[in-house]
Amino acid sequence: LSLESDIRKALGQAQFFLVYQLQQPLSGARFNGVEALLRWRHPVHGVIPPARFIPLLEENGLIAEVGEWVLDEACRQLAIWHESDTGLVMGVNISAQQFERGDLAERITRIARRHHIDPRTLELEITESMAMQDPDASQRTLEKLRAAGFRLAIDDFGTGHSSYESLLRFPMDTLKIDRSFIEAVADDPRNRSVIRSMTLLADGLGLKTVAEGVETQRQRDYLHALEIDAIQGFLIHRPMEADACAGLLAALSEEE
Ligand code: G
Ligand code: G
Ligand code: MN
Ligand code: NA
Repeated sequence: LSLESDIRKALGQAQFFLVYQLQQPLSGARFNGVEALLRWRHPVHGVIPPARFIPLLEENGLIAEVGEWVLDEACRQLAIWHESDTGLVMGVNISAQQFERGDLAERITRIARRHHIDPRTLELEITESMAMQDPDASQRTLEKLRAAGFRLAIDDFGTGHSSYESLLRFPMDTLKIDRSFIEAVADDPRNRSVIRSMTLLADGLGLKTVAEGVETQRQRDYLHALEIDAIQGFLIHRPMEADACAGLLAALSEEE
């Protein structure tokens, strides 16, 4: 089977699915963020993580179609969760090719409307390197998305090469600090200085900070001291399917 026909089948036979990971606020506020992450349950190879197939989808130009499916499915699920939790915000990863198309704002608006989703409850995650490929075009796209009411996050923040410029140019709501900075936070004071400078910068610019890939309580304690707004990672829970995630959300909210 060629990849292309595998992927057409995957779309037709519901082999793609989303898992979800909650963001835990460190300020004592309630849980209100969740990121959708794509998985492929391949009939022969089992569950394939996105790092293995997204690059192939990009090469074959098939990512646009799969990306539309992701947005549609994330909105469908969010509409269900909004029945009991109207403030929940869903983060969705946008691929480079999806982002490069000029009509992204129109497409997402159409999908959100179809599911009666308030755009303010959808946060589109874009990496800095994607946005800096063609900064002028990116700025136009991001401003359109912002005007349509969507929230915007810079994903994998700190791994690109032009953080200050992108922060000034692009209308953003959230900085998602890359896992590589979080890994060493408990052991390396230099690392903490860098994260502290990120949170100060974010504060000054009115952005929310989310630390990705938090795995230990020690990391959490340091991130709390560094005034990160929210954390995401295996310490809270592994990404999981919608039903399990909904149960966890209810249990965690009751604990508070
Ligand atoms: O879920 P996991 O940690 O394995 O994700 C690996 C990479 O794949 C991350 O960079 C993540 O942003 C990306 N990714 C996960 N889901 C999606 C998706 O729906 N669309 C795109 N474009 N990337 C995704
Ligand atoms: O690039 P992006 O931030 O979208 O990627 C998120 C990826 O990180 C997902 O594939 C998710 O499965 C993974 N992830 C989430 N939490 C953790 C964690 O605590 N540790 C590690 N190593 N990976 C994580
Ligand atoms: Mn992400
Ligand atoms: Na990331």
